[in-house]
Amino acid sequence: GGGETRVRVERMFGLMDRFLKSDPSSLQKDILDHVEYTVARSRFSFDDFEAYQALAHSVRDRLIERWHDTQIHFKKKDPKRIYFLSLEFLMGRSLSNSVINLGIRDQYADALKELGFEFEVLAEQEGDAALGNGGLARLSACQMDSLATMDYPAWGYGLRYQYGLFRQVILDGYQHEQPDYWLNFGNPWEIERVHVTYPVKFYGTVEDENFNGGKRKVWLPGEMVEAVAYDNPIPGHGTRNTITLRLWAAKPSDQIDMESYNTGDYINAVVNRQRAETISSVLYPDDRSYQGKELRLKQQYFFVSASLQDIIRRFKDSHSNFDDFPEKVALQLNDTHPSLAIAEVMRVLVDEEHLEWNRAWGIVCKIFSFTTHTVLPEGLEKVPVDLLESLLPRHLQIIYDINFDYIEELKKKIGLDYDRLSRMSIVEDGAVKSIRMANLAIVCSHTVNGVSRVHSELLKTRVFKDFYELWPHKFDYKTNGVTQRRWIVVSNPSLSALISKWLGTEAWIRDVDLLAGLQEQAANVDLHEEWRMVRKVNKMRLAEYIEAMSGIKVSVSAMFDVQIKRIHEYKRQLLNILGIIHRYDCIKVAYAILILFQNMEKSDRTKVVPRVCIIGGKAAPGYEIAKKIIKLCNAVAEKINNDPDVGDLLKLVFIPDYNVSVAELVIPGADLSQHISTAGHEASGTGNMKFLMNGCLLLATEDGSTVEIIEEIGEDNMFLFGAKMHEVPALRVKGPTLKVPLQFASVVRMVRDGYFGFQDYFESLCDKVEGGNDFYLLGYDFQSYLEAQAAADKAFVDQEKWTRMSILSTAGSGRFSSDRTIEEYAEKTWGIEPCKCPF
Ligand code: GP0
Repeated sequence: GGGETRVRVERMFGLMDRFLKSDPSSLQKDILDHVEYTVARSRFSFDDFEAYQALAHSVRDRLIERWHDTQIHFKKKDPKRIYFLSLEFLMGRSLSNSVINLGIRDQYADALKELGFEFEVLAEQEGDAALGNGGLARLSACQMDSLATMDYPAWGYGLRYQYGLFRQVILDGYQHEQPDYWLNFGNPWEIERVHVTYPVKFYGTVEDENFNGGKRKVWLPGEMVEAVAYDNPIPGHGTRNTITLRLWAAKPSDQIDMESYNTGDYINAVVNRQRAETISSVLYPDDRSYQGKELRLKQQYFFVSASLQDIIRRFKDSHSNFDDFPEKVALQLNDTHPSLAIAEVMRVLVDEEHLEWNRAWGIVCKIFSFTTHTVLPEGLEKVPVDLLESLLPRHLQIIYDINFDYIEELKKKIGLDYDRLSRMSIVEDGAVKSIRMANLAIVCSHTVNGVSRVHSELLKTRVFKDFYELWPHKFDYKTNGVTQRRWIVVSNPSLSALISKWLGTEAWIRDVDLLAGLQEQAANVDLHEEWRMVRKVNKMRLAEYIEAMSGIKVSVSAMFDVQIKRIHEYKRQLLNILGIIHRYDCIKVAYAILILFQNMEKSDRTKVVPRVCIIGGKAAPGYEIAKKIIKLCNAVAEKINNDPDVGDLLKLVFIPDYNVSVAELVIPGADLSQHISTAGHEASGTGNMKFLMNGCLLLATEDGSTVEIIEEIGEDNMFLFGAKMHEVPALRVKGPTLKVPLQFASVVRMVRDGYFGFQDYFESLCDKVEGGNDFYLLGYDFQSYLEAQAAADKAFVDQEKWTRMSILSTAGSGRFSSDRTIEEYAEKTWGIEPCKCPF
């Protein structure tokens, strides 16, 4: 059987002495060697962090072996490859994920124990790799895990920012941003490839040059920097395949600028050179809003240019005819951020490889697929023409040429409908002439994917309606998914063990549909008991964290109610806070009644279900309203948590610096989680899927992927509320005349009246939801929100019902694995097949 072959193969490796062994004493020796020779500490004296470093390096060695084998295998087989281009990857920590995927976590844990260390404690030493903002970036990370696990010949390409997403510090309840200089202590998970470098050019002019009796364009750049590759091996689970996430760092070019050196100003010349590094220095912290900054455009082109040089070099290693390019290469654009790649491929093929324009265009049309992640118009990138012209003059010409041909074609198809032609043009002739990157991506991609079914409907009927009518075949969707390896196995080991025990197999870790097997057991009392036990352990872990971080003691018998995600008006954290104020008010009233009627047997108070409300998330540094929401949350928390009338009935905690590793701790400990965006605004949502996998119940609007979750687990298994997507536009029109429930007016009044202090500061926030300005319909949805909350309270009291719902949530989460998403992309969009490394 499989077990036997594995034993035999392992023995073979042992005899060949080619692969590192994973028995306890080999692991111990490797760790100690790394303490001594890599970390350069004495093996008789090193602390937890140094132990983590040594441990990480020993894991890295094992990753490198597999990674080499995989790359050699890919090279030999030369399959069609998928190149996943993304400006953001939110990888979080790597240690636990790596050893679990390698299948040697327990061996490491045992080995460390004998050395006097605990694996968990060392894992906590690792900082997060936060090279991204939110959902979009974490999705890229989940998809890399699935690509590796499912043996696809895939590369991720991105930027190696020196500063990741800012750290959020809360001072007096306000958000402050601090730089995340994450490379400070070294990064054992990357391999610097000093010889994998490419020049990247900027600025300059385009000249005409005589060529073969005709003319051709030559770009004479004004600046050149060097891109250096840093490879991050991504191990699959239960396979030897280990793929590459290649991140580029900017370095000064080796090309020496004789001019400046000859002027004798040596020091200034060196300092100027060094400025090249700023290109990859910092991640833009704006989620879903486009600023039109030059540095950002430089980052985009820098990473696109380096990646394409690398991809084309790899193609040319074994092919000489570019017509074969589409058979070997699929390029995935993760949102519009990398869409300059389209113009860059045209430029390389036409200007450097000297293909005819039409032949190059034919190739370009076959290789790109584009996924869009938003419905918000402010999320759509528009690059000012002036900016593009100065930074990338040749690319602007190419985009104009593409647009010219395309508009000519379009006229033939739709006639001279100038409104429509101008809406569909890649070039926008507004006050600021600009390039619509989404239009460029749609025109030049063979497939445009949405991230959930309803998102795709919105794309077809609203955002990109004109394009859909022209090219219906281009539009498709792949509902997002998350990897159960990180979001159950790594972050919730006790639940993971419980699932394996009750399913009688660990196969669900690679084949998550097997989770459905839990459905049959959803009423089993023994499972219920164990399930509740696991949930309690996770809640205790979270309670400890909350106390350590904020000093607030919370009771684990209370319902843990969580909303963690980026702060946005459309995500309606404000609705949550106003609901909490309402709950607080009710408790106060009940308390007053209790005091008034001392002898009353049954006050409402005893019926209150105790809650711990947890909110976490970062606001973009320039997003004022989002920052006020954070401050309001902290101000309300201050009031509630210190009110002796309230006690354990209600606590509000704002968790600072929400990131991937905080999510790994919070999600398993949540009873209820909120996904309450105004219907029609959340393209997909992926947090909901992580909570679902962990048996947390959802309180949600029918938005994004939640609609598909409802189809999987049924509406009886969750708490739904709010206006439906199709009702929202009409409600907005009615805006000022909409009736708002009294409770809503009264909680907003409390904030306005300074009940939580900072009266002036909160005024503009209150104005956003009152007097006909309530764009996100907080007032309209308030009543049904409170009803859904009441339903959740009621269900929580019935622990048996709650546990059943919880089990059914996990059991129904299989569809929301990124394994499914990636398989759909591979088959339907990229046309690639697995390429499994032997052994
Ligand atoms: C979408 F447009 N998303 C954007 C963006 O700039 N950043 C970002 O994180 C998110 C969506 O809002 C989403 O609905 C979606 O699921 C995710 O991208 C991945 O597709 C949040 O979960």
